[in-house]
Formats: sequence, C-alpha cells, structure tokens
Amino acid sequence: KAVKATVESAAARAAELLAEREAPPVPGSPGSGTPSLAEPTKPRGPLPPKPDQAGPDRRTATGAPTDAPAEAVSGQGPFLTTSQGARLRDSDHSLKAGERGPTLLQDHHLREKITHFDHERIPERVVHARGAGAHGTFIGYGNARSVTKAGFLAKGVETPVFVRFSTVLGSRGSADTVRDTRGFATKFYTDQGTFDLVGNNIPVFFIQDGIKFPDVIHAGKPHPDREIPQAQSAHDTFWDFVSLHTEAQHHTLWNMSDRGIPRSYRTMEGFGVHTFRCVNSDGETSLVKFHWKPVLGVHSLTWEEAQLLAGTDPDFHRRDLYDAIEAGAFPQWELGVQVLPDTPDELFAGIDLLDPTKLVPEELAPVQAIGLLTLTHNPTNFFAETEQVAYHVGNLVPGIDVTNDPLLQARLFSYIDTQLTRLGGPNFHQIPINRPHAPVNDMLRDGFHQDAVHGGVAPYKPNSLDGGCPFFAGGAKDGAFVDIPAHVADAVKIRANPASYDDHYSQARQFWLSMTPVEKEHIVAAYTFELAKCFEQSVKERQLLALANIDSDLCAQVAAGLGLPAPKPSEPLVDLDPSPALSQLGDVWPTDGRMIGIIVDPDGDLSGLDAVRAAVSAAGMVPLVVAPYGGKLPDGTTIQRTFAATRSVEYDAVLVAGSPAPGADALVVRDSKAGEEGAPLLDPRVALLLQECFRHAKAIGAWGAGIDALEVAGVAADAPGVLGGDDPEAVFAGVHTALGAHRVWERFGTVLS
Ligand code: HDE
Repeated sequence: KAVKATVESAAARAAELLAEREAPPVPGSPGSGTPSLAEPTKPRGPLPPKPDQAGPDRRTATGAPTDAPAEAVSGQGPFLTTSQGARLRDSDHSLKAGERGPTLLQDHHLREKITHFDHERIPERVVHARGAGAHGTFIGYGNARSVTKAGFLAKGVETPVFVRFSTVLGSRGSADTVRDTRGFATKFYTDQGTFDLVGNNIPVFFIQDGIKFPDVIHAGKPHPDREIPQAQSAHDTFWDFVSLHTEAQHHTLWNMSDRGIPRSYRTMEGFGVHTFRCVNSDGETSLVKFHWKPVLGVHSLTWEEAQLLAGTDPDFHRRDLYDAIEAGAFPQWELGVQVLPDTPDELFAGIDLLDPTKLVPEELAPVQAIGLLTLTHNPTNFFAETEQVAYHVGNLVPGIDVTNDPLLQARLFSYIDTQLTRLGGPNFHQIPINRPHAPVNDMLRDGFHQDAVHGGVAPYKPNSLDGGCPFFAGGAKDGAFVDIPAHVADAVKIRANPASYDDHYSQARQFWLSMTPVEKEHIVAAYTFELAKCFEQSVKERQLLALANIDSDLCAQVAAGLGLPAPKPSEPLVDLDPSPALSQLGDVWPTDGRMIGIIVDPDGDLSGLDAVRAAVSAAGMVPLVVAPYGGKLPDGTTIQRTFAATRSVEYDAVLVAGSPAPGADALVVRDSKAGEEGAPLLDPRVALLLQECFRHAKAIGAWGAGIDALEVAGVAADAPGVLGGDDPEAVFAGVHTALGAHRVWERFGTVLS
C-alpha cells in the first residue's frame, strides 16, 4: 500500500510539473508558436526544486534565513546580476576605450565572467566518469528486522535517494553503450545518517585485493601513448593484464556476456559485490550480500546494436533513463538480501565470503526482497547533482557494517581521498546533493569551500565553553553507530591471500555452464571480437589458455574464430552445479516504457493508426510515428521521427502501418527502369531498419500492405516474432506478447534451454 501511495504521489507530482510547464508560453519563447528573433522579456516561473533538495542553501552569511524569494537565490530571478548581486545592464560588450579601442583591464564584469568560465570544469572521476543520475524514494518492507536494525528498512519508511549509474572505463563524454561493467550507486538520505550502497551490475570483481585496482584500471584505460581506444576493453593492455592476473577471469566472462551491454539502466541488476555484516537489535549478526532486482527484468542490447548506438546516439542510456522518468514510467528495483550465517570461517557452502571474485548462487541462498526503490525525478542540474555527488562505501548506518574483504577495505580509504582532488577540498559533504538529511553536528572546521557558518567557540571535545555540546550518543539506545564487535584473529602481519582465493576458474565455469545456448553464442562472439582487436599473439594465446581452464568448448570456438589452435587446460576443470538464476532468458517481463516505432507512409492508408497508438500508450509504452518527413500526417497525427534521423536501434519493436498508396513514392517506390509493372522497391532506410530489427531478434508487426514492405525488405513474414494480419490492434497485441520475452531468439532456430 505504502509503495502504491509513493508511486501515486510521485505520479501526481509529475503531473503538477507537467501542468506548470504547460502554462501559456511567452510570445517568442520556445514552443510558443510565435517565432521571434527578439529575446523574450517576461520571465517564466522557474521549475520547482526537487523534493529532497530545496534549492541552494538559503542562509545568509550570518546563518540566518534570507527573506529573498527562492528564485532570487536559485539564479532564476528576473534580472541578470554579477556574482555579488549587482544588476547588469549589458553582458554582450566588453568595456573598451572607444568603439574600436582596446579592452580595459578595469572591466570587472568581463574578468569575472571569463575567469569563472575558465574554471568551469573539474577533474572527471578517475573511474566511472560517464554517468547519469536520478532522484527517487526507497520504501522498506519491514521484513529485514531479524537481520538488521537499520531504521530505513522498517516497514513503510520512505527514504529519499539519489542513484547514479555509470560505465567504468570511458571518460565523461564517452558513449553509453560500450561493453563494460556498469556502476549502480545509491545514496539513501536516512534519518540515521546517509547510507551509500556503491555497487555494480556484475556481482563479482576483477581483483581480490584493492591494492590491484590501479593495475586493472591502467590496463583497461586507453593506451598511454596514443590514448586509444576510448571506453573499450578490446585492446592489448586489458587482455594482457587479465590473462596474467587470472582472478579477473570470472568478471571478464560476465563482461563478455550480455551483462556487459545492458538495454537500459532500468533493466540492469545491481549488486553490492562485497559481503557486509549486519546486526539486529538483539545484537545478532549475519553476513549479507545486497542485490537490486529490476522490476522490468534484466535485458541487454545485441552487440551490433550497442556499436551502432555508440555512433547514432552515444547518450542512449542517459536519454532512456531521463525519458522514462519524464514519461512517468518510473524505473523500479527491489532491494534484496542473501542472508548467510556469520560463522568464524566466513565461508558458506565452501564459498569464501570475503573473496569478491566469488558469488553465492541464488539456488543456495535465495534473494529475499526487503524494499522497493522507485526513481521519480530527473536532476535539475547535471553538474550540481550527478557530477558532484560523492559516494562512499564507508557511509554506513547502524545495523550495517563492513567485513574484512580486502577489496572493500581499500575502498574505505579511496572514496574520500579521490573527492579531495575532484571536488577541490574536504567540504564536499556540504554540496547540496551530498548533504545528509539527518542533522549534522560535527567538529570538522574550515578548509576550502567552507559553506557553513559555524557558531560556538569550542569545536573540540571535551569542552566546557560550549556547555559540553554536542554530546556523545549513549550507544545504540540513542541511535549511535556502534561498530559491530568482530573477531580479529591473533594474526601475523603478512602480504598474502588465503588459499581459497587461488580458485580462479570454478565459478567462471559455473557461469558458462549456466548460460542458454544463445547466451553462449554471444559470449563466444564477444571474446572473438575483443581478442581479434589485440595485436600481440602472445596475449591472445594466453587468454585462450585461460578460456581452456573455464571450458574447452568455449575455448575451441573462440580459437576457431581467431584462427589459432585451442590449448589444453592447465588446471583440472571443477564442475559446480549450474545456477539457472544467472541466465537472463526464459521469463516474461513487463514492457513499461519500451519504444515502439510505427512506420507510416503519409500517402497510404492510415486507418487503424490511432487505435494502435492508443493501445501502445495504454500498455505503458511509447508509440513513435516514423515517416519520410517531419511535422504532421494528413490526418493531423504528429510525426516523431523521420527516416533521415532515425535508426532501428531506437526501437524495441516496430510496426509497419497500412498500405502504401498505389504509385506513392515514400515507403515503397517503383523502379522507373522496370516500368509500370516493375517490382516495388522500399525506401532503403526503411529496408535497413526492418532488416536490422529482424537481425536483432526484435518483434515486428505489419498490417495491410505493410506486409508487402516486409517482403520487399526480405523479412520473412512467417518467421517467429514477425506478426502480420488485417487487424492492426491484433497485430500489436502479438508484438506486445513477444516483447515480454525481450527478443525472439527462436527466429534463428536457436535453442533456448
Ligand atoms: Fe570504485 N571508485 N573502487 N568500485 N566505484 C570510484 O570514487 C575504487 C570498486 C564504484 O557514481 C571512485 O567518487 C577502488 C568496486 C562505483 O560516483 C574511486 C577500488 C565496486 C563508482 C574508486 C574500487 C566499485 C566508483 C572514483 C578497489 C563495485 C562510481 C570517483 C579497492 C562494488 C560512483 C569516486 C559514482 C567510483 C575507487 C572497486 C563501484 C577512485 C580503489 C568493487 C559504482 O574512489
């Protein structure tokens, strides 16, 4: 109920926002319908701030709240001013000694404007530089009480969140759809302090000890001499490293699977990766692995789509997230936990829970849902929020603590350290997006970009001059974070891993054996592509040896693609039971927010178009009318995409509407050389679009003479997932059903299980 209420209140809020945007536009302003070369002079109301972030800090320098209206503080008031608030009457001309004279040094406004501009860029994140974020709400189900006392997981508690998704290797301007791991970082602004779950879409990591992080990242980043390739793992240094450092093989296998090219951030799983230690209010501890399960299911692009998108729409994932939220198709994930006994050896079913290159199969420990995340608002300002957000694995709340996983331990150091350079000093927690929603009474003082005006004279403890304030919380009863007392062995100082960390292949093999045949085909193709991009023969050969240690079939197929002999394994293969939960295929999922392209010939028969568009919208999807030119169809329907500016990769499924009128030269053209009776030719852009959709195993529907267009494009009308008929709505219904499984792999005679 509580979940429904949040989603409804979020939907109401979205409606309010839309209503505000629909206020009558100022003449000459965008969308007003009255073009004008002059700049509008009447201000429009600013958009309201996000619910959990009421604009910039509105206190004055003395700490008192200001009387100024919100828009004056948030930079959306009527008059342009200097940074000091002096109104400007000109910002287009510098101050010069005469119209043709030199610019004067005394032009403070010129210097302020240019100086600030010169410093607009901050260093991008050293990893995860490319990302997209959104605001939302998390609601606890209340069933995690026996595992953790964390207050935000209690039944019905609503916690504001900010989530940032990212790729790892590429720089800020790189393409979204590259083959890579994705970051999935969530900031929960809880009443007990901020909790950050800084995870990935792959449950295991490349390395077991954080000290290797610079190595794996240096290997994955572009070559230091030519700074290419950007945002790719398909190059020598990456495969050089992972073939030598074989603990990375499990993670790279996930990268080479469809998990490395998600269809959308909305269709990605998330994982906390490390094992955490949780404690309930009776002081009982358990070891816990966190999971995010997308309500829409886990879906991927095909590799060809991913590559095309990198050129045609490098912002594909960012746009998809923004558009879905804007359209009210709020992305949702359930937070789940695998709860494992906190035993002295920290093993479960023989799996070392401190080894981040291992997962616990869901068949051995089910993922239990404990809350729901709903993303409801896009950022107001990308830089202020998505770029400046600073996550930290050490931001914990009472009830959740870390373990001795050596990867996690190193992360505890790294995340503050990196912000000192990236965000320019130690006060980044005061940036609005990073401000906790719990009251803060710290004794951290001064430093670059100090934004607070601290009162009192005694920022130290103990003190008497500030009356001893602030006081220590008297332990757990006052909601204090108390480190969970965990046994630390009477140990020898040593640089070494436990013996269990030496097993680099058994779970990689388990992953491979858990894949369906079509997923295996994709993995083979991905390795073959990546290794074919390497120049060094020794690198390819060594990686083939690593593949032989995972599976001889996998190795043989990749070796055949490279034209190299398949080596024999150098280690005995260990057969673990396959884990069907690792496969993405086999289920039927909701299709909310999917894109349906409807190709129309404006001169053709448009009957049924309206009904189909309505049916697509009613099913929670987005109908996009695609035509040879922009503007409106003869019946007044708006055209959203033109043949010249679209590509198949924009759509999850396509429909070809109605018939081309006899002699029409848009969808179908006649070959003039062939004369009156000549074979019909399809606009080559439409033919390509249909062929690509067919090749990418997407559902395709057509009615009336639209079916002829399929035939001309060489799309077999009787192939699985190609639906033709006379009733447009029935055709769409068939396409909708096929889309529930995401792709129609049966089309290629592929066996699915
Ligand atoms: Fe990160 N990682 N990481 N990482 N990581 C950063 O922090 C680091 C690791 C992850 O959207 C950096 O603020 C080390 C594992 C995400 O802002 C940096 C090690 C996992 C994000 C850093 C790891 C992650 C980061 C760069 C090995 C999955 C993006 C900028 C010990 C569980 C967060 C920043 C965002 C970002 C260091 C390993 C996920 C440099 C040293 C394992 C999702 O501090």
